[in-house]
Amino acid sequence: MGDRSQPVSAENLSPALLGRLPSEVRKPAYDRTALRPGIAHIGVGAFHRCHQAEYTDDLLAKDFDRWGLVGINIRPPLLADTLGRQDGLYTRLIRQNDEVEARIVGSIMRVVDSQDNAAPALDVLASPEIEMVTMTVTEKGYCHIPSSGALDLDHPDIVHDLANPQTPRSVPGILARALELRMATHGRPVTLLSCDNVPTNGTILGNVVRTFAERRGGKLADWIEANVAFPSAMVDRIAPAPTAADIDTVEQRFGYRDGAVVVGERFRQWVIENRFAGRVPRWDLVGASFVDDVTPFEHLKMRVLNGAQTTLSYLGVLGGFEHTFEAIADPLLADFVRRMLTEETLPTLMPVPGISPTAYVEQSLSRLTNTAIRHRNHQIATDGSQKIVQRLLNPIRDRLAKGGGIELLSVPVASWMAYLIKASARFGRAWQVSDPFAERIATIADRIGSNSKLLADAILGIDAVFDPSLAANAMFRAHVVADLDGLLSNDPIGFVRQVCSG
Ligand code: CS2
Repeated sequence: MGDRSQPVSAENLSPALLGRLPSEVRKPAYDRTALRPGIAHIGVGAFHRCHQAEYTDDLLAKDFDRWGLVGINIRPPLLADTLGRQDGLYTRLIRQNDEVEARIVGSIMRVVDSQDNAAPALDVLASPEIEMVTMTVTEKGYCHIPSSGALDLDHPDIVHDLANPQTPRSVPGILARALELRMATHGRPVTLLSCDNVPTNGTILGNVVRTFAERRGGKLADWIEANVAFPSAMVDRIAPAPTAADIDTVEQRFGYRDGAVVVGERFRQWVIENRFAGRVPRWDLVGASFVDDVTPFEHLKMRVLNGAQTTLSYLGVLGGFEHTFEAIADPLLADFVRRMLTEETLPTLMPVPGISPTAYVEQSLSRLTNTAIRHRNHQIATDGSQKIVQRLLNPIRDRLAKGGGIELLSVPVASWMAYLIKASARFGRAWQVSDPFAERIATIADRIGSNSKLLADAILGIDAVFDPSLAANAMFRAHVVADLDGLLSNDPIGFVRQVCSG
């Protein structure tokens, strides 16, 4: 530790460097040269490296088996230049305010770039030794309609893939093609495990792949029924997109360079539905839970933790805060989120074995105060149209069904609208947004101007996001209109203060 401030040389992370790293950096506790591929993962971003790959690293250390990971990217960034150069090795930093803990994860044995051409991905996914395919492809990767969960047959990538099934671009198209190749060659069963924050993620993945296969015709749909499992899973760990500052932290503190470093909080959780095809990595030996029904865990996590993040992200941007930890440091926003979760979200949850919901709310809010996790509000705000159903609209629907009030939960829904409206030309484009519905909402805003009622009416009419029966609910509409009006004013935070005091 003595030479921390003066790194001897900023050598890049590599297998050869492992033996020379400072002792405080934890290293893989198994023989990496004995790894054999058993798991393929699609979407090797920060979350995967902080979550499934770390659990697998734990498993390999505890009970070594043929569960090496092959990491595939079908979207940018390229993996070859970062993880590829480092033989799959990377540093996972845990940061909790001032504490920094470093660990090298060794479970990724190979990376495959398949961004412009699905063939390299298909080679891996169809190979007989792969028995588990996990994925973090973001909410929109499933090409489903958020409000219904059905495959979006008008999605340009789905239209393309149905016309060109051997050269697919979409996740459903690539998986269906891989399964077809498996059926035609060795016929071995496989589990496809979604690790995205999509509600009933296994069911939706199963829907989109099956629908795609049915459209293709032939025997594929029947083969899938008999040989493929789509368990649902709840995944949790806050792991924002890494920055150049994280690379510098590794260099300054530990004396080497790592272009693939990831930073996460200490908390992690993985609850997986116990429904598999073929052999399964025993992640349950290292902290994951295999359960019969993931739904209560999924509702708890998406409605509380993710619901809080989404709320803080939109109100945070409107209030001028850059990161989650800054938004929640504002007593007004913290109070608003706590009240929303406690008064309106908690009553919609099912009992969760072993977890006290109120303690979970406090734990979640406290996780968000971690100043070392620099999670940008704009990052969380991205693709809100794909997130608000499970985080906000489903609890609102449940609340309305029980005759409960929704005056707090409606605020983040309106704040998602305000976030997109304020990014339109009409409002001078104060920030860049990324959401599949951004253009549609910008067009609405440009056409309608600033009449909140007309704006809300038009946006609530987007039935891919708002289920028509929810959009028709008078109480919901009235709240969204009033909230949007307040949030589009010059003082959105003043409006939140008013909601809190009312
Ligand atoms: C975040 C999630 O960007 C987002 O949508 O809300 O990535 C969140 O940090 C994770 O779900 C935490 O497990």
